[in-house]
Amino acid sequence: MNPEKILTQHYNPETGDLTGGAKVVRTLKDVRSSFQDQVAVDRILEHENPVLYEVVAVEPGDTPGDLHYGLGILYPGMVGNEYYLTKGHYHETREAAEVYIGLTGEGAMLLEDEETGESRLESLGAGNVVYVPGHTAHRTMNTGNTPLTYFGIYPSNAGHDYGALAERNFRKMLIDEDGTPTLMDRA
Ligand code: PAN
Ligand code: ZN
Repeated sequence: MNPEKILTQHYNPETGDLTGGAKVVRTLKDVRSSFQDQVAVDRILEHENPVLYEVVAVEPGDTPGDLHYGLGILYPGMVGNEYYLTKGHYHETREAAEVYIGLTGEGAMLLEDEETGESRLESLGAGNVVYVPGHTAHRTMNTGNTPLTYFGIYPSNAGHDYGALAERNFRKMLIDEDGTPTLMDRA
């Protein structure tokens, strides 16, 4: 064990702050192509470019067996009738799994199996732990009125592959139907 290595970090589940990593901020412009309703996107961007989420990732080591982890904060909001969401990705190393631990708020994860194309919706909020198997695209949505914060913990060699989904998006989308989160086919 390297005595120089910092093993303990500090996080604030209310603000999404986490020591020991760099923060990535994603605005609506960064994620705009993920939303179905492009008219609604343009309407919002006419007067503001809201921050949708932030992630701080800590990468303590890169040798086989090491883990990386990140704290995400996904703000509440809608674009048309679709909840604020993360871009979503596969892991570059397809077999790399991930554990998500919900800390605050209410939300869900959309999982899509790369081979079968099958979708699953899992609750992610305070009190939920979601296991994301390998070979599975994953995206997070905030279905509540407060920030959704969560940890994701994954193998150090997982990597992020955004390319495939940037082109064809997920097959399903989560919309608000009369106050109820409802999974629909994406057009
Ligand atoms: C998470 C995600 C985080 C942001 O830490 O990176 O939720 O989502 P996008 O990376 O899709 O923008 C994770 O799954 N890491 O592997
Ligand atoms: Zn991931």
